[in-house]
Amino acid sequence: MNGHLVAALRGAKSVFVLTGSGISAESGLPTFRGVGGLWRTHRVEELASPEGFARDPILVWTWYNERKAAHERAQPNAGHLALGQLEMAFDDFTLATQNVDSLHLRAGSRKVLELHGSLREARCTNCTARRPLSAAGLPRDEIDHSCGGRWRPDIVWFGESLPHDVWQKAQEAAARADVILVVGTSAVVYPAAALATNYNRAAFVAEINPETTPISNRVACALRGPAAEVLPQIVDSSLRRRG
Ligand code: BJW
Repeated sequence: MNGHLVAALRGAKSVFVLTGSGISAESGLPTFRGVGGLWRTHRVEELASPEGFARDPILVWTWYNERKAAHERAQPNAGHLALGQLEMAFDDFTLATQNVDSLHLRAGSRKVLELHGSLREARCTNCTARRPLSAAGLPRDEIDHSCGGRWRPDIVWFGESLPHDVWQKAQEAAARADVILVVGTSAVVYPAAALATNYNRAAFVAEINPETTPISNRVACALRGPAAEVLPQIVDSSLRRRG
């Protein structure tokens, strides 16, 4: 374990964590861009953009329904659970996730900001109506809403803004943190990736990822391993030494 990271966590008052799809890899959910990633079999713009949804809503819902079913089958892994444990040790702790799989909440984390939405609900493209999604997602014959709009996943697609209040809180938490953990993200999707290194020059930033990313040369420490192995080690070492 990296002694500098453990020391930084031991002395920290404020901790910020940014997660991406890699943290759920060991729960059996594919990442987006890696080996076996979701974008290998589907074109991004067909599935994760308002234009793609307008063109073929059934294709988009088929993809999200498959993913929703996979989320329901998946269990939080040791990485999710370790972050839930870390949260309890700090008064000021924020976990911003790009994931829509709800696994952090199911692992017991409560101070969670979902930057890209979630697959728990659908919302109307035309009015403010919302509806919960069952484990099977949205039936294909229910895509049209009575107001004339369509039900869409409550997800942030390319070209869409992140929810304003969520984004504001995430920026503020990143800016005041003493330690920032960046876990399982390729750090290529903005503005989320900016939270890792752009809002705080003083924090101790650690990346947990088996691969290098565009931010790797800007972090204080890179732990190259799977999150489900590395995070429990970090949490055990730092909480033990905090007493
Ligand atoms: C492991 C592991 C293990 C494997 N343990 N790790 C500034 C610069 C450039 C572009 C832009 C910019 N600002 C905005 C843009 C445009 C765009 C963008 O970023 N494009 C880039 C891709 C070029 N951004 C947007 O459009 C955003 N909106 C926005 O900026 O609004 C303002 C605006 C409005 C109008 C015009 C312009 C701007 C919205 C972005 C929404 C992203 N949505 C998606 C899909 C929807 C959600 C869903 O369906 O789930 O979100 S894209 C997809 O990527 C998904 C993810 O949340 C996101 C991030 O991916 P993530 O999680 O990092 O996954 P991977 O696969 O990329 O990486 C996995 C990593 O895990 C790898 O590194 C592995 O090594 C690692 N790993 N196993 C630990 N066991």
